[in-house]
Amino acid sequence: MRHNDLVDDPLRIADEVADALADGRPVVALESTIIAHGMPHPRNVETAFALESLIRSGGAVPATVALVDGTLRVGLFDDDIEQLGSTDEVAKVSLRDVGAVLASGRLGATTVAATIFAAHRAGIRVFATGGIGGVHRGDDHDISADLTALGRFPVAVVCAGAKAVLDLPRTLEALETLGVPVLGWRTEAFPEFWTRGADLPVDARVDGADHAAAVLDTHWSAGLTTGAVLGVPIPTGHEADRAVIDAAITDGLAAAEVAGITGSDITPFLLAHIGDATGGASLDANVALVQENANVATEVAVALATTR
Ligand code: PSU
Ligand code: MN
Repeated sequence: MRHNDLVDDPLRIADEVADALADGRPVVALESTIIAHGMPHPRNVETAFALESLIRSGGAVPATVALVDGTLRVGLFDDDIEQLGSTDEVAKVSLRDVGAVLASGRLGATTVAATIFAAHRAGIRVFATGGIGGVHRGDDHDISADLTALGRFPVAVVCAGAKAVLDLPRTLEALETLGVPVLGWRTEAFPEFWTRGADLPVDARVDGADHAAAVLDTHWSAGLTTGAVLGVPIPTGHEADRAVIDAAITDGLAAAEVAGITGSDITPFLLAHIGDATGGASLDANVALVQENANVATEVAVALATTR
């Protein structure tokens, strides 16, 4: 610990990622909270490696983000991923936590918010995850900093919408207020994570990677500095049963209340509860959707790299 020293810039970009960025080749960022807090071991680690290899097969370089030994790492070693997925003591790092966790030297998993920030600092424009955080249900004003980060940094987040445990209409209203475009990948409906969605509209539909890249490139070329959400529906066939998921969510929210779970512990608690309540079906769906998102993010990153 170096409390009194001036600290150097803690950003550390892996060589492979830095080389790709310097050459203008496509890079896709990945978060690590989904590994450390979003899925149980060993599915989490298997999924993290699977995402990296899907991105490579699509012709881009993966850059998983985490806080390791006091540095903000963009691009991890396999050992780091193993550790993030198998250690209990990993901090969940959102924007507000970056400084304290870096200063402590603890291992930290980045949320969507902190990953957007790190991707932007590294010069990465495309990031794949499961689902963003948003406005929670109820009136306790729990609003994920994922929305704040989307409003502040020019990174496209490819995701299956927002987790259905949230208040999705309010989440979309908040994104509108922040000036964050919500695009639908070959759909007009905002995806609802474990299901494809049908009830809520996106702002614009895009019909492929070139179309998505054109919209994003134009948004940023026009001078807008906000991020974007590219909502990709879970592949048909992997969709969870809507009624089963809805019942598990209702039950999970009640269980969280009884157990007094609040703040940043809510999302991991709900995901674990819904996984148990659905006999693992929600986890299978989660793995399928995040893989689809990595594939789409790779296509979009490749298309963006060729428009430049
Ligand atoms: N998507 C998933 N699994 C997850 C998350 C998203 O498929 O575990 C995580 C993301 O890291 C997201 C976080 O940023 O949940 C939101 O947490 P909160 O609501 O506390 O901001
Ligand atoms: Mn919160």
